[in-house]
Amino acid sequence: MTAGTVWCHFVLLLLLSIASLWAAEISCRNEDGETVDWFLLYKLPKHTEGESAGLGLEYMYMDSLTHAWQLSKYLVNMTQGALGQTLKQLYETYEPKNNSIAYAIYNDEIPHSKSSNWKKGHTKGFLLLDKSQGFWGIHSVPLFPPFLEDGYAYPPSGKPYGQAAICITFKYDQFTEIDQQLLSYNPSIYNCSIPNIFQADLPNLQKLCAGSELPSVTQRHLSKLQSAHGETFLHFAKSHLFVDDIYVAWIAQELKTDLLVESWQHSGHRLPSNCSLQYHVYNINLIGTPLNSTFYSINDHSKWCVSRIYEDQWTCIGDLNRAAEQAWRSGGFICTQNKYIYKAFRHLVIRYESCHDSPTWI
Ligand SMILES: *[C@@H]1O[C@H](CO)[C@@H](O)[C@H](O)[C@H]1NC(C)=O
Ligand SMILES: *[C@@H]1O[C@H](CO)[C@@H](O)[C@H](O)[C@H]1NC(C)=O
Ligand SMILES: *[C@@H]1O[C@H](CO)[C@@H](O)[C@H](O)[C@H]1NC(C)=O
Ligand SMILES: *[C@@H]1O[C@H](CO)[C@@H](O)[C@H](O)[C@H]1NC(C)=O
Ligand SMILES: *[C@H]1O[C@@H](CO)[C@H](O)[C@@H](O)[C@@H]1NC(C)=O
Repeated sequence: MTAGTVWCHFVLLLLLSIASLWAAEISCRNEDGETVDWFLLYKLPKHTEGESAGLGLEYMYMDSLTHAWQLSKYLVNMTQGALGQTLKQLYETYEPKNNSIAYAIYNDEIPHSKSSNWKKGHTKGFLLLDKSQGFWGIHSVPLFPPFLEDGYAYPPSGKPYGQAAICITFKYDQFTEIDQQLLSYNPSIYNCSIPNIFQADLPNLQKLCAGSELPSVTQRHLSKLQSAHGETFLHFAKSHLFVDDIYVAWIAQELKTDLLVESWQHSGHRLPSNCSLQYHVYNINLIGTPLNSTFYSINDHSKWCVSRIYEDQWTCIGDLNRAAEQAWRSGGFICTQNKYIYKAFRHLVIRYESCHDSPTWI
């Protein structure tokens, strides 16, 4: 070998080792398996107007690099998609005995289980981290994600209706804040490992994971979080002690913005649009996708809201529905003023209910 080729090999090895270090970082991942600061996914309902019935597995995807909804080339049950690529770090890379990694998956509807505990949060999510960084996912899919030993899969019950998910990459220090928020959530964690090296920083997660007694909670707690790349998120966590409609009584008034809300409208006592307080909350009833298909909110299980007024630019994704019984449940929302996220969600709204029951077209 000439000195030149040796040098080339050296540079190549150096690049490869940098690339593998980068790849080893626990992070949300896009549909090419690359690390991203955040991604959003909107699984479409099986039945949409203007198109023949799909499989109930097609989804729209956007992230911190692509900036707008695109129809994914994958189905949500495939490991090649962003959810699969991200959770692969749990199902394929994670070693159950690895004491330097913490994870927890939670859902009010637990896989292989028929019972649901009303005292626990109405909340669904997953997190995986080491002492450097990790990700937090918030979503609406029942019975998801599967237990570690079962590997990645998407449940049939998640097919008929629309579902949403957000994944955000955070540096380690933010997880102490998330740990506090999760105490208010009181999530139903069904598979987890929080090794002792995390005890000082994640005391609540460790207790939730072990099923041991929890410290007392406040009614609600607002927290400012920053993603790994510096995007600001506001996080609203309500405990079961804050007995009210989280949208009207808290989020809209706190953000000082009228909200258009998409949420599950089947169960219990559906709440009508509400203009009683200074900032109003309206129920969305028709969604139009950039693919020109439309669907009624009655076919959607996702839970999100956007500012009615474009200048305000708020988007929130989370756990709770506009139903009377949900006032007693714990859970929360993650909110952002990212202009691309706002545009992506706000443009989906075709029609919402005014406070006098005649629909408003937009
Ligand atoms: C995903 O679902 C489709 C439609 O049901 C099925 O044909 C395919 O085999 C599934 N893929 C995986 C990886 O489960
Ligand atoms: C455990 O996780 C750490 C941090 O991500 C990693 O560097 C290490 O290689 C893992 N060890 C094993 C045995 O998987
Ligand atoms: C609107 O919501 C607030 C807060 O939950 C509640 O006090 C009020 O009664 C609601 N108004 C109507 C008309 O339902
Ligand atoms: C949707 O409809 C608009 C207006 O009719 C058109 O400009 C656009 O190309 C259509 N998009 C798709 C994906 O069909
Ligand atoms: C899920 O977590 C793994 C590792 O943390 C355990 O080995 C499994 O036993 C656990 N599964 C159940 C059903 O609790």
